[in-house]
Amino acid sequence: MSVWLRVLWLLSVFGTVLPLDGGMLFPRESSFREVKELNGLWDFRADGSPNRNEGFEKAWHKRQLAETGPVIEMPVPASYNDITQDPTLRDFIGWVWYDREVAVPARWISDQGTRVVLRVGSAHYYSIVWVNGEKVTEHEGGHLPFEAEISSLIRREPTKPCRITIAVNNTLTLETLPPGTIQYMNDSSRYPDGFFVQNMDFDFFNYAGIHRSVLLYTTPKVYVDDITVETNFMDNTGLIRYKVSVRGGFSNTLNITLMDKDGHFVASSNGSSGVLRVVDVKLWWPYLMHENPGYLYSMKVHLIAVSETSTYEDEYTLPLGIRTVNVTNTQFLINNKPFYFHGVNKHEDADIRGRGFDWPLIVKDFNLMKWLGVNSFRTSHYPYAEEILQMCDRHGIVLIDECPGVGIKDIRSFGNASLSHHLVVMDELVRRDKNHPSVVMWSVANEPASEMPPAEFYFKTLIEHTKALDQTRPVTYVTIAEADMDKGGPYVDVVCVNSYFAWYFDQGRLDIVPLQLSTHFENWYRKYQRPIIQSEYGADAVPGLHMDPPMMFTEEYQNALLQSYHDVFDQKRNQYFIGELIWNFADFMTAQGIYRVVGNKKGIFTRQRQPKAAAFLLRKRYWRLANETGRLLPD
Ligand code: BDP
Repeated sequence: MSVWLRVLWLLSVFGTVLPLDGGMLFPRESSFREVKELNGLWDFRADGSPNRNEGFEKAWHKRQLAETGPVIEMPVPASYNDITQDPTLRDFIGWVWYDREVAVPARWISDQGTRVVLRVGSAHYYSIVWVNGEKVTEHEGGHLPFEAEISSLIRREPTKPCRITIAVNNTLTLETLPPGTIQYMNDSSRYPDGFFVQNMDFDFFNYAGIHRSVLLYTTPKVYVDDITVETNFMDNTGLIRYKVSVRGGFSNTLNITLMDKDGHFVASSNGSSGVLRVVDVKLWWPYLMHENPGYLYSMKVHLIAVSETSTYEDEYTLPLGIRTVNVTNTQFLINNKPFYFHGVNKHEDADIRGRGFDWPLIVKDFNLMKWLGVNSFRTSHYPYAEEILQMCDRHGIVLIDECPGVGIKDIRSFGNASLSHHLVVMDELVRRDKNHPSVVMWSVANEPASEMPPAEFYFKTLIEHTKALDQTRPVTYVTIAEADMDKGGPYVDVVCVNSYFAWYFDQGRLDIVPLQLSTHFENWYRKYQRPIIQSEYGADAVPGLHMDPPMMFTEEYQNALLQSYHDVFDQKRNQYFIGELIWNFADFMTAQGIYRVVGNKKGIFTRQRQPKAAAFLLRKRYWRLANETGRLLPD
């Protein structure tokens, strides 16, 4: 970056505006903050009444759930669907209720200078939360956190245990994200009274329940509410522009200290906004692009707020990486170097726990990705747990961060109500994930019906809104349309395109892939002059099924199909083609249907994370690509 560009960057308005009222910092312990996890077994009851409304009619939140009727033990976090032997619960649609009591530390109650916050990492889809029978918050959307301050409430009856009740509804409508419809079957000769089904236009099981940790955490009454950082560098100097928002009161002093990975002092500053200069900067690099990937600094924000009667002190430490992202007509640049995505698409999905947060699974997946030589993945088709993003930051795994805009196929889901909600979801997503160096691009949707006339206005608005929230990252949506049908294409920074040649079309005809795929790429590039990522491609393979010559559903066919795509990728790689993400990292559960044999089998690993033949093919390729494109140091 030239001196002038650097000066412009320093003078320019802070790129990221604060989108929502209040921040959503990941809860971290510090000398002035405590965290209490409420994971474990909660009481649980599904509301099986015909209108699914008995819980509200009888105010189940006013008492212990166990007093309202039969309850079962339900682990949190987990999807409830696969926990019992009851198919009705697996396929349940409507409200389910959770509750538990918590012993709140006496000091949290007696110390009026302490704020106590209840936080749910995510619950799918719509949630209402009560504490001791009083509603404290509600939230729409299945994959992002929400919280409520409950300090005054728990101080009202300090000797009583605190009862938390959470009701969660997984019903999807035309205006939810993802959308769905409820269809009543009124033919009484074929269906019992009140029979209904949930229809969805996406290909994964609509797991539900409390999927991520429920926490209580404290902050002082005056507290660090949000931090936003943007990074840049010139030659050997790193630049961190920061903004801190404080809530809860009066005049305060903010001290910012930056430390390197070993805890050594690097730079400091005062005040709620400013720029930290980092001499001899260690940039954040992707895995396999540098010998020291995922380098993180720590930014300690220390607050002292003084009033006539009291002093409040708060401290929050944010890990951050210094890097830049830029897109040209043909390249994706990280730290001004061309980056080639060789990665996967994932799901938060596993046996028994469904979409529930699970450390062993997460760590295993990272080990498998590193074994494969993966340098990136897309959070298909919804935001993943924050702990996963933190792993990506630390390991240098690059992310395309996708919102739950999947299955937008019905023209009625392009209306104002849908768009407004979609904008709010982008606000919440950017607010949560803006400081992660691993996040290099936002994806606002997957395979919407982008050929429909309203798609143009919808995506123009959505993409412009996202760019206004965050001017430091490119924005895309993932398309499957043909270039000349796609209405939103002009607005994306990078074309992310899915295709299933020789799978959903021309079944079994691997010989057509080279022609169809290269025509497809040429058309996209001619039309939009943007770099292209193959954001999905793949074939189902039932593990252990073999045929040679290859036939569909065998491990050989999956291999051969990947190979025929790779040949075309290699031709286009030095032109405008900037990445390949296999569909999918692992097999995953879907709704039942004649196209799915106990779920989608396009994984290169089974759902239990054992490799199919394709995993070895891909491993060889990705390590070769790392050597060719990633500037790996020679052994
Ligand atoms: C793509 C979708 C993905 C599906 C995949 C498939 O984006 O969610 O699972 O097809 O059919 O079109 O396997």
